[in-house]
Amino acid sequence: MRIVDARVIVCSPGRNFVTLKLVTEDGLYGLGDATLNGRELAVVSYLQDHVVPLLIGRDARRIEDTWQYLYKGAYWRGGPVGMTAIASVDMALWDILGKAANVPVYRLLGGASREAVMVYGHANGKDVEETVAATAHYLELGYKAVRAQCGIPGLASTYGVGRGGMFYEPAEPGLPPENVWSTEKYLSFVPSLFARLREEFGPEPHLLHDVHHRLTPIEAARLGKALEPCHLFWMEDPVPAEVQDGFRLIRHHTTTPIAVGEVFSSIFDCRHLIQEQLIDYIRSTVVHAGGLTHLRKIAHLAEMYRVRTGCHGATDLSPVCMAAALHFDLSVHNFGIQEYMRHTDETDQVFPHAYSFEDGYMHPGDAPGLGVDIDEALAAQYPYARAYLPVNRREDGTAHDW
Ligand code: GCO
Ligand code: MG
Repeated sequence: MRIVDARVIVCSPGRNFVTLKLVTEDGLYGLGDATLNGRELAVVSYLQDHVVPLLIGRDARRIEDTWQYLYKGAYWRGGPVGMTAIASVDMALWDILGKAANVPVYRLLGGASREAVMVYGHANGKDVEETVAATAHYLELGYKAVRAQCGIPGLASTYGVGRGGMFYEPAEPGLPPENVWSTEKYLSFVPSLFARLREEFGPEPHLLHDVHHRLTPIEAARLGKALEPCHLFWMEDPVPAEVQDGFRLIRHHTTTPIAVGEVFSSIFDCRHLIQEQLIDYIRSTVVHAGGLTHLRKIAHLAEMYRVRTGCHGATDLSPVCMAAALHFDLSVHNFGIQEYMRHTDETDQVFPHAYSFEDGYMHPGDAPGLGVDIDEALAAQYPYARAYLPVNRREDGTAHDW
């Protein structure tokens, strides 16, 4: 089953997506997501200039060997650009294998470990009242878990607070917008938001919060401690992911569960955090952490330490990645939760898919392969538009983590 064609498709149905399409001599094709938000064309070049020539003529069934060939063969290992490119090849090969066997990919991964996958939605608002209303809306839609983000009094813009309620999208066309940040204002406000949400919605719904890499370890420890009475499902990215020893300090001070990993690209980024049990959830996802083949190795390592998965699932991960993540989530034993930010209608039309949401849970569907397609003619109507994530500065102008 030789690969005879490999093409990179770039489109922007509301936001930019990069998709790899591999075609075999039998006429089967597979899709892989290769989107790296704000740096999309670097992955396009990596694939087109350096990976596609290596794929033509290879046996599409040799998934592990192709992964090792691309990873070891590059000599320069890891990193978001290279690992996203490898991930897209890996996803496309699993898609092809599923189609060839006429089974959904989760069956090839060991079968379903659960009936469906619990997801969390994004409630955001410019103030507490709006965030309460957004949370209520998600709970009415059936969500069992909701991530709450809120504008901070005294700050003009805050991470996670978008323009439209259901479709938060951080990347903006043009040059990067600048946000202003104050740790003091944030820390004195956030505990009151969650106290209010618990008062309003009681103990049952899972509540999550994303700190988005903005605190120092001791500040994160203070926040975790202050949030303990509100028993969060998790506190995400309390400090920048590379401050790995800082997680030990946070751990010493608080029982609030910690999630990290959306920016990790390999098992070597999270090995220490997992083996030292410094985190509770590993958030690496299929597209940025080397595909299903590599993410499964991360999950298996995590399983030994009772660390569960919580894949990144923002809108910059295309429906192809979303589908792959759902097959992974359904099959892997130590699944925790899946992030689910709904894509816009334009995106869903370009990427018709078999996965579905019902009452707070998602299922990848039983279509052969990943169960997602791309309408190339429609995709061509949405050309690439350069867009950047915001950058962040403290009130005195110092560059800060976004
Ligand atoms: C999340 C993330 C996103 C990222 C975005 C970057 O938890 O969903 O933090 O909001 O910022 O995916 O491309
Ligand atoms: Mg996040």
